[in-house]
Amino acid sequence: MLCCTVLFVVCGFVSKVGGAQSSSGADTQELIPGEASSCGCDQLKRAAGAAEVKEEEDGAKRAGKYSKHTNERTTEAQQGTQSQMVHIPGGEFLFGTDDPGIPADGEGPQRLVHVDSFYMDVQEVTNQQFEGFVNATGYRTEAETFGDSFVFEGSLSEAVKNEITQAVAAAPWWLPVKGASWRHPEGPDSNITERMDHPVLHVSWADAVAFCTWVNKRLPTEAEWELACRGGLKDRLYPWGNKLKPKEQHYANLWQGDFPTHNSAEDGFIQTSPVRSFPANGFGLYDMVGNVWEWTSDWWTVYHTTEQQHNPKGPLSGTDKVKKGGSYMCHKSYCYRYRCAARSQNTPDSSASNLGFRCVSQEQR
Ligand SMILES: *[C@@H]1O[C@H](CO)[C@@H](O)[C@H](O)[C@H]1NC(C)=O
Ligand SMILES: *[C@@H]1O[C@H](CO)[C@@H](O)[C@H](O)[C@H]1NC(C)=O
Ligand SMILES: [Ca+2]
Ligand SMILES: [Ca+2]
Repeated sequence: MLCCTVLFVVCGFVSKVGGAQSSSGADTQELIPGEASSCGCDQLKRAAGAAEVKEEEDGAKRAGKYSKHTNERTTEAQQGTQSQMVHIPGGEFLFGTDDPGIPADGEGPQRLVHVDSFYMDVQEVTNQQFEGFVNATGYRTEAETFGDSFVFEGSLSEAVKNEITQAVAAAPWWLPVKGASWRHPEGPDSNITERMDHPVLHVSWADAVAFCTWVNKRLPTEAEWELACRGGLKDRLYPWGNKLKPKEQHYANLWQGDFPTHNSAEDGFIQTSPVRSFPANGFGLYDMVGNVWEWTSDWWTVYHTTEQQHNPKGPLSGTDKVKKGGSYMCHKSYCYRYRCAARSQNTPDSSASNLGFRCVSQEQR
């Protein structure tokens, strides 16, 4: 049986799909070759209810609770929880693009912004690292509290699928699975034992903030993330250049075949891959595009000022947070979002089987 949370969630989708248009235009169900609009990525919203202000407060409260300052005794556990970091040289860079792959996502206009230097985790936060955090703090993720999370239909067992009767109208390959969480990515019968070096999944924005705060870091702004993605290259599509497969090699964990029915896994992975399975970019960062989407700290908007900005942080408020980089589920026909300028959004309390994060800091950690 489905719990009420799931039904509530589904209602949220239905009303959204039938009513207000998403600002990203991602409600469109038809495929527009070359201008793919939807991987259903932004459909994964829990029903509105909690006021934004409350979310901010909760986020701050959680962040305080798990800050290094209030967890002096956890220093040892943190050591094994830290990713290696690399220096990202700041300066001016071209943020966004004037040749948007998905114009409705607000990829443009291209604007010159200044971002200060910072340090970034070379990899997505892994299950191993997240487990260290949970072991040390007893942290409970939002998906565990809500009792469900979104899982890609293609990775579910028949037994789990048979128990689910409702899906997301605009993105039927997403199923709300009772008991799905970071420890049980495809539901209660699944586990992460063989995937400790894969990115952690089913983490909400607040979960990501709590982890980063605990290791004395923070989430990147969208501008920081994109500057880092570009790896020192100017105005290129991907972290490594303009060619998706230089010398016929795969540079990211994406989807090959036909979405959502056939995944040929030509890149070696049907679902997530161990972090660092593909080449690093010019800054030494792995999986900036593909593998899992990554939360940023910015609220979502598709309108951007072209006035010169220093360390832009996005709008002061909003309903959705920006995520970057695309995932192992992205195929050009549905979700041409594995580009540095590409972007998508989710409500902060969303979690799914293709969404994770990495942290940054001003100083080396
Ligand atoms: C977390 O705790 C469990 C149980 O004590 C242990 O088996 C596991 O290795 C710990 N994980 C990490 C990353 O420390
Ligand atoms: C984890 O899942 C694998 C199958 O993927 C299974 O063989 C194993 O017994 C499970 N481990 C636990 C502790 O449930
Ligand atoms: Ca793949
Ligand atoms: Ca990624």
